[in-house]
Amino acid sequence: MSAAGKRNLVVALCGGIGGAKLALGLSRVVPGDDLVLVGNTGDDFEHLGLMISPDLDTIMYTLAGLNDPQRGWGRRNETWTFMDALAALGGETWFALGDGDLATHVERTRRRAAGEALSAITADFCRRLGVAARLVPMTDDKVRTRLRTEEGWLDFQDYFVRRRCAPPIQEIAYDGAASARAHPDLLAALRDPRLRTVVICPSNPFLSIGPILAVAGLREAIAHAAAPVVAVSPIIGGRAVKGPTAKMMSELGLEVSAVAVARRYQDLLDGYVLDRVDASEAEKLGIPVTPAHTLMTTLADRETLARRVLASADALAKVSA
Ligand code: FO1
Repeated sequence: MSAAGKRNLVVALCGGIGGAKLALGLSRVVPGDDLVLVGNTGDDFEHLGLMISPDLDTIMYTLAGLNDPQRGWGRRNETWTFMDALAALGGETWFALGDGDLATHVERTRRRAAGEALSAITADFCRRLGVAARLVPMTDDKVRTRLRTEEGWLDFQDYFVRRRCAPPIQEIAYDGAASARAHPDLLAALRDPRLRTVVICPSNPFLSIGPILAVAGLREAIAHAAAPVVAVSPIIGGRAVKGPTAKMMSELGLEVSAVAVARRYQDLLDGYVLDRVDASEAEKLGIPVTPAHTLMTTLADRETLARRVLASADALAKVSA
């Protein structure tokens, strides 16, 4: 086997719905634990006494085939007896916890209270639910995304769910990130001679990828990885597929474009995959660009995009070899 043939390991940074879609595509073309998914934990919070990790759960449910494709979060075929009972008691109902999903939070909270690390619990949940890829939180330390708005600083889920991203944002902070320790399995994967590529999924650059890259040393470890780093644009034709990415970009005074997203990762990128409708913008970037169909509607779309991303990384690796 050639040296290039042994490069099987793929590290993918993801969070939220767009990230989970490409993660699923990658899981269908990268075997088992050769796929390392770096999950954002900046959205994590404590609610009703429970420890909730929305992005980890979205990825886990998606890869386990348990996700609700309409809502984009939580489990499919969910029931809401707990929420109805909570509402009847006058409890807090702005953050919806389905009955099946509730089990994940209750069990995670119990194990965290018993001293287990979030990463160990996540790995065990994934194994039990039949997820072969390795889903690793960016850190086991506490990082919390907060947003400064006209109303002052808001905790992430207050902004995202309770206020439905309505207040215009002025600044974003990732509390705890600068002193958080990147998970050692991620640092090891980034140094592994089998590393084929690092993929930055089409997730929100501020809310999903931003917190990951803010963890102390992680951005530098990615920049120094001996394999191509390729990002996929979450913006298609000046619009976000889902979620507040476009709204946030304009509030922060950025152009809403695939190119503007790439510039946020400029120090890291060897290549960029953007939608065919944005191909004409590509030359502005000065790095190799791969036009693709990036709107992942079907499972086949997810798999095709995953193959295209890996092929673009392999082509970059050949050029630099
Ligand atoms: N998003 C909502 O818009 N409303 C909800 O009530 C809600 C509940 C929820 C429960 C568990 C979970 O894992 C995710 C949940 N989300 C909900 C999604 C989540 O808050 C965000 O999509 C992510 O944090 C952003 O990536």
